[in-house]
Amino acid sequence: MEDKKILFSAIQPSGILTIGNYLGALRNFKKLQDDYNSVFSIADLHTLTVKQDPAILRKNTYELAALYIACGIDPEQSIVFAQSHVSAHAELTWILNTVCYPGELSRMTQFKDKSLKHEDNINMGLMDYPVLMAADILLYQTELVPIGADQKQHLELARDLAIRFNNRFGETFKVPEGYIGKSAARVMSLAEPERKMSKSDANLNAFISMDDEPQTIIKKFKRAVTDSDNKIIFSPEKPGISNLLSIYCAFTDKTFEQAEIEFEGKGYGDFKVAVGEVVASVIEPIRQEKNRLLTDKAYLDEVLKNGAERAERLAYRTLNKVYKKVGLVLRKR
Ligand code: ATP
Ligand code: LTN
Repeated sequence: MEDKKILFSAIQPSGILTIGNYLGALRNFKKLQDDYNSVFSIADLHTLTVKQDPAILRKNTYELAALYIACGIDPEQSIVFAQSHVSAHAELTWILNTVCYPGELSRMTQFKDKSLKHEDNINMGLMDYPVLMAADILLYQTELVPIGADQKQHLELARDLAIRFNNRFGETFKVPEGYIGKSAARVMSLAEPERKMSKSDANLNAFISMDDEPQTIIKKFKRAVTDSDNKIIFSPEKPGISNLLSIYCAFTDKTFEQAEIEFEGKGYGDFKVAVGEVVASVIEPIRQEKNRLLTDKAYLDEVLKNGAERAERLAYRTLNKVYKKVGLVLRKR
């Protein structure tokens, strides 16, 4: 690999992604990949913290591999791999668990939210989720981690654990920085604009999935919840319209001022159709390319195999260093 800084990120294959995942994460992966040695993981182990149907999980893993590539990630240049294929992730999690305190995990917002949502399955993995995420990041001596705003707290923990380990055992890990995009880092639900758009929302009209066809996208935007006056301006008092404006601006690279001027005097109806059309024009070619890639499983398997081999070399370099520092006898090869 060239002498560039390392970027690491991951997404869970826990369903069909939404435009929230696209704007908050995927789109930035493509933008950043040339400036870094980039490592993109499919966080399949993370998904097991909530109940999964095994067959669907396998399908979603291929879906996400294909989506990464369809969104412009070049698997020759960047590393694309499945987290479970590189066992160093689980191994480093164990070591980091020994320097992490339960209180740090039980106060995590995502843990609290997901515990409420999955009351019947509050398992140790759900609580330990951020430690596995820290292991993902720290294994690669990562300097930059592109994430949506909701993952900021988890990144802070990864930094804290790196600093704590380094203080206790000597310099071992790089301390990573987060990268949260300026626009649309938190895309809100189309049905309840006070809540984050989420792929696991039971209301299908609340999100735009990367699998939605153009007519569906436009239909969903037409139904999006807005407020009563008919002005298209960005304002905290107008969460619905503000959300649509930020989606529109993120997809067109326009500023809020430009969009406000463009739609001055126009009604919500026209604006919603315009947002739908812009989003569909970006999503549709990605959807088609993803579906084309999915017909070639052998190619996707090859990408994941090659990615795991490259990732493993980097990961074990760090893991061996860690094992040595904590006093484990290294296995002779
Ligand atoms: P779920 O809704 O099933 O809990 P999720 O949609 O949050 O999952 P993840 O796989 O946890 O999906 O997230 C992948 C990436 O997408 C993360 O970087 C996350 O911050 C980002 N992301 C998720 N939802 C949004 C959103 N509404 N707006 C912006 N970024 C988002
Ligand atoms: N928890 C992340 C997915 C994730 C991740 C990571 C992101 C797993 N490991 C490492 C960045 C770096 C989420 O987006 N929900």
